[in-house]
Amino acid sequence: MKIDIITVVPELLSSPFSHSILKRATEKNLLSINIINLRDYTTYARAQVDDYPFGGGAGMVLMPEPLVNAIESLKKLTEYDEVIYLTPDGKSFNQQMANRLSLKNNLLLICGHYKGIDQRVRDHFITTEISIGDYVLSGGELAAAVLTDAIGRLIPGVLNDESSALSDSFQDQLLAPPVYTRPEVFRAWSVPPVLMSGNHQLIEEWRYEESVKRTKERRPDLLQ
Ligand code: 6GU
Repeated sequence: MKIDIITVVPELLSSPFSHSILKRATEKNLLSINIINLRDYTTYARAQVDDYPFGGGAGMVLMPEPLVNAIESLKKLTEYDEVIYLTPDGKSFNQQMANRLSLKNNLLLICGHYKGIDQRVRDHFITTEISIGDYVLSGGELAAAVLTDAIGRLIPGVLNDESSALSDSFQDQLLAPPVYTRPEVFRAWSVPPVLMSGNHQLIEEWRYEESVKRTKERRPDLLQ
């Protein structure tokens, strides 16, 4: 899979994909992430990419021309399955969307900044608008990093058996059960004995019950 990300702050996206699971995904060539600097596509003086909103008001708006230059030149090289704009008024991102997007070949993510992007770009070039939650970030970059991580780790071959996505929270509308590791007794606190029993069926039953209990307590909305 290829994920291209258009941003005015490429520095914000230099580190999140260089570690751990996403690093392995790119090293194995299962995932390729390209950060595109919007300023490389402007024809305005001093690499200007934003301007004041028509009608007045606070903040700046990304101009359509640099964005459309970038989108159209990238589209000449790649056929995108989706052109995604990260915005707080988009559809709330969840595991189901991550699963669906992990099956695509090429995604183009567009990060807004300041007050967002000119509506005409949204109307004519964006296929999907996604938010990562009900709060406001100063730009779409951290949201793009969240999407890329959540999607990238689901690409077949990225996770090994030990880190299988099947046991993740949300994957079956249940939160994940508690986990323990060595030592078996730490400061007089013991690991639940069932986990030391060696009985895999009992362990699976216990994990399922704990998942249901945790979900009922913390996220009853998931059980509806
Ligand atoms: Cl995708 N962008 C911004 N700027 N803020 C957000 C968001 C996205 N999702 C939640 N808050």
